Amino acid sequence: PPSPPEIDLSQCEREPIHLLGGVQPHGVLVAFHAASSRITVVSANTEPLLGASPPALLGQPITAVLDAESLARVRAGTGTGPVRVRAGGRACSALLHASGDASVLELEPLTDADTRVEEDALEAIHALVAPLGQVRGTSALLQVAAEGVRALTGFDRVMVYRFHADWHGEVVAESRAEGVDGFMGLHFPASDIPAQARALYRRSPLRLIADVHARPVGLVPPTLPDTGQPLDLSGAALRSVSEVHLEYLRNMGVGASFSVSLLKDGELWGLIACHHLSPRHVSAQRRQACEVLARLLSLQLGAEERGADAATRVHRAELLSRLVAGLGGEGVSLPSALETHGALLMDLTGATGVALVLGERLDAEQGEAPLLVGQTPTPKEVLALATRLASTPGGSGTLHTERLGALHPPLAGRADVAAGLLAVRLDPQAPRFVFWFRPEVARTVTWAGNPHKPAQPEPGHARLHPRASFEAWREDVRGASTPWTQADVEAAESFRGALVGVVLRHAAELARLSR
Ligand code: BLA
Repeated sequence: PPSPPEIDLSQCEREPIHLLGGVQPHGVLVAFHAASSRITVVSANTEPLLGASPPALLGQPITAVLDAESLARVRAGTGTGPVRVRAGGRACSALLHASGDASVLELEPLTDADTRVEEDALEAIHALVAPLGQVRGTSALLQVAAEGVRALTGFDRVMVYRFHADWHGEVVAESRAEGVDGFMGLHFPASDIPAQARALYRRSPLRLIADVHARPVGLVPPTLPDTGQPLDLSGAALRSVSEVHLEYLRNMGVGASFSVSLLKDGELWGLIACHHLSPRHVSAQRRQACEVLARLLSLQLGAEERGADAATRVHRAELLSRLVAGLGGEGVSLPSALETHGALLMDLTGATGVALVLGERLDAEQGEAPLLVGQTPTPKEVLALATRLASTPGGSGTLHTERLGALHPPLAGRADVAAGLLAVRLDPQAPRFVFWFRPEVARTVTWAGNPHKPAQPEPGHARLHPRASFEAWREDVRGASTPWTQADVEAAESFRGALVGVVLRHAAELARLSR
């Protein structure tokens, strides 16, 4: 087969998505100097909505667009939500935010249906939020949220997309219209939502892409005289989005997308990600209702996760006490105790294999065979690993890696059983270790490799095509396990604390027996 095209995913992270200099055509942007109130930048589409062309508006006072009373209401609403105004003789929702020394006004025409919803805004928020109080547990909460957002926005597929520690993501809840295919449980690479986009989404929680086929409308003037850059649209609801991302959505068969950030303790935790198969506009009022929901959900996520962490700790403490009882019993040999309790030992850290290296020496002839449970490298490979760690400076404590192949190249080819290693040293005087192993991620999750037709890279075209990048990314995660969490490491250390005596006593017995 032809070799895959060379793709550099870091290219994605370099696109300045806040400086693309365009807006989506479902609204109009008018920026004015905060101090003088003179209009400084407008989107090129002012004529149809406002009845005045960009040249006619630039330099005018902002009251040429919005009367003073409306402007005062919009100013009062800054940061809290959209305000209903009349502009160019039409009902619009208005949003205002600051960008540098400019105030940025965004106007979106309202339909009659939007207007009715706006009057019932409290009711809409109530309908969204009330069910949250009736369920317990993170996954039930997320499911209720997905259903509520679908009911309010009418999008065909509403997902909750959760980030993992390495920023790849997983669809953890989903509500969809009949006949729409689902993504529940699928994992997507981190590069699908590059770092600068995640940073922006942390600060700015709402994004509507009303029509993935719509051409962006430019700004007039395209760049600001003082910076030489386009107006910074980080906070703009109408911000046009990356062409690469639009192509990704088109490849997926999506016509409109809407996403709302979920934060936990101030960090991006996930997104409520909505797809519609055809173009779809959601009024600023409804978007705001979704933001309220997301904020409440974010608060609850923190509480739920602290509860879940506590439950994990309790569960692991219980595993540990069963292990102490199981391995510490008088007259039981360690190998036979491990046969009975090996699964507990793996569960303790979420590993799929464990090796206990207990001998005085590590050389293949004289050294004692390690005790193995589950999926592990061979005894010889385990001893070679112990030899390396025993000679690693600072190798006296706990060590963990998601990429054992980088730390210990002889195991680079064994990612099928040992991509991740969590190691604790039991004895500072002798090379005695417990190793917990995990296989590479690619084997443990379902990747959404190619949910839809891949975009073929065009010959001679440097731009990156989202799905063509998938294989490149998959090469990237090859050889890496899921990350070890703080709780995993703590569990390993508590094992050492609780069992070091027991294990060393066994080791002494084993040594006596083999003499
Ligand atoms: C943005 N990528 C996004 C967004 C999502 C995804 C949700 C936020 C914008 C939106 O709401 O549409 C990805 N969407 C997904 C995923 C699912 C989904 C994973 O529904 C799964 C169900 N994307 C790529 C590659 C690049 C890339 C290779 O796949 C880089 C070249 C870029 N994605 C990219 C960029 C943005 C983005 C630049 C920011 C768009 C913007 O806000 O301007």
